[in-house]
Amino acid sequence: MFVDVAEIRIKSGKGGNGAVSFHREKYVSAGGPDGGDGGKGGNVILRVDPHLNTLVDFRYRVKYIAKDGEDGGRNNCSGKSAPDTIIRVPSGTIVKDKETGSIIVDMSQKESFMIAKGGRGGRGNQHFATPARQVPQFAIPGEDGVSMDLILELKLLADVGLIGFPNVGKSTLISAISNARPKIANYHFTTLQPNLGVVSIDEGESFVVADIPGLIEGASAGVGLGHDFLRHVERCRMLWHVVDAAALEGKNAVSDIEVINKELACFSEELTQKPQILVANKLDLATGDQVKELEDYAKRTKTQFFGVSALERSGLDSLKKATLQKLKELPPIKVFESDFDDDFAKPHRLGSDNGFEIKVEDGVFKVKSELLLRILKSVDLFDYGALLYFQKMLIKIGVDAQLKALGIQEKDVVVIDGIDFDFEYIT
Ligand SMILES: Nc1nc2c(ncn2[C@@H]2O[C@H](COP(=O)(O)OP(=O)(O)OP(=O)(O)O)[C@@H](O)[C@H]2O)c(=O)[nH]1
Ligand SMILES: [Mg+2]
Repeated sequence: MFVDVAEIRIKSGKGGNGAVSFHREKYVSAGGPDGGDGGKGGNVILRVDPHLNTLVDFRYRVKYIAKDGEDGGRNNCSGKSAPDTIIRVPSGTIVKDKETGSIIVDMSQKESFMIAKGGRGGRGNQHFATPARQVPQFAIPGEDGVSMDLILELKLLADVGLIGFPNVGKSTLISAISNARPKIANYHFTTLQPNLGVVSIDEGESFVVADIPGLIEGASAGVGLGHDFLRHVERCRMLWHVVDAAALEGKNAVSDIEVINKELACFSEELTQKPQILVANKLDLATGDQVKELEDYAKRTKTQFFGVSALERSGLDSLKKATLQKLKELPPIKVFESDFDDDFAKPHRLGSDNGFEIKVEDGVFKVKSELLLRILKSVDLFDYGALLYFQKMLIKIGVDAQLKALGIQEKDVVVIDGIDFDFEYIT
């Protein structure tokens, strides 16, 4: 089954929590803190598998959830980090954020991509002992993982896209010039899924052609197989517009061309901008007048024109050579740009940035910060050492400075993620 769109849910693992523990040994009193660090949560990674050419696997599995890191233990034992979860995709898969529709990554030129980083493990209390704080009653919890709903969209990678009505001989053509062996038959919609073929010319020179199911009038409104398959020629550098020059089905080849071009425009304006070569097929059966009409049309519209017979394999060499020549002038296969910066996984990681927001409402200073929220979850505020550590973090990430800049006074109320504090100058 050919599937070219899929939706999946991913989640990277949470980091393990740091441990609070103290060394215990016979005859040793008041052993120091020995709480180990939590292990790292598992990453979720996309990897291109060259053997895949459809997204059908995602019909059967839609959730990809990496394991959490293990918590730290006593005796300075670190928790185990979780393994990565690998999602295999065909080359040419475009990954979008389902919520916004933004493109996260186009896997056409990548081997792998970290889509969600696992949370960092929290630090155990072994790290927080200082001469002044010998009994640290706190440790840092692991960072949360990232969860996301993704849309995967496969857009095949080919230099030339074949378009045209059903039964004009597109599949015959691709099988005559390339290694592709699609089904060929004398009825409409023989081709139900796109096929790629590599056309080799001289040594080392080749290009890739994509054969897609036939289009008909109204395809953009879903008639026939619809125009969804045009997605697969969207990246193509140019198009071969194939027509039945002999008009075996009693239609006029020139008006057929116009109908298909209209359908292209309905799909996307960009497709109409792609250079086309008009390939008049079934020349073995066409009359001189029929060929002349097409030639005149090509001249009028300044379209390159080649008459061929895919069945008899005639005229194919000049078509291949001209195509290769044209491709040399054209930009490379389109790669869709990401709407995000390079390290996508990172900025989305909860608490990974030290950003915060302060609002002043009725004299109360309200602070919002992922990082502080995480720290608050972990520290025992009744423990003096833990409280001092928390205050230090306020200074370190700049909350203290901004509160002062906003004019805070001693004893003013600061609310940090729902907990009230009286402000004190820390010296
Ligand atoms: N006489 C003649 N017949 C041809 C030629 N090319 C293809 N045909 C025949 O036309 C019919 C349709 O060919 P296909 O290659 O399946 O056409 P298609 O455009 O891929 O059709 P769909 O997959 O349905 O869109 C088959 O019976 C072919 O043998 C040609 O150059 N000359
Ligand atoms: Mg076909």
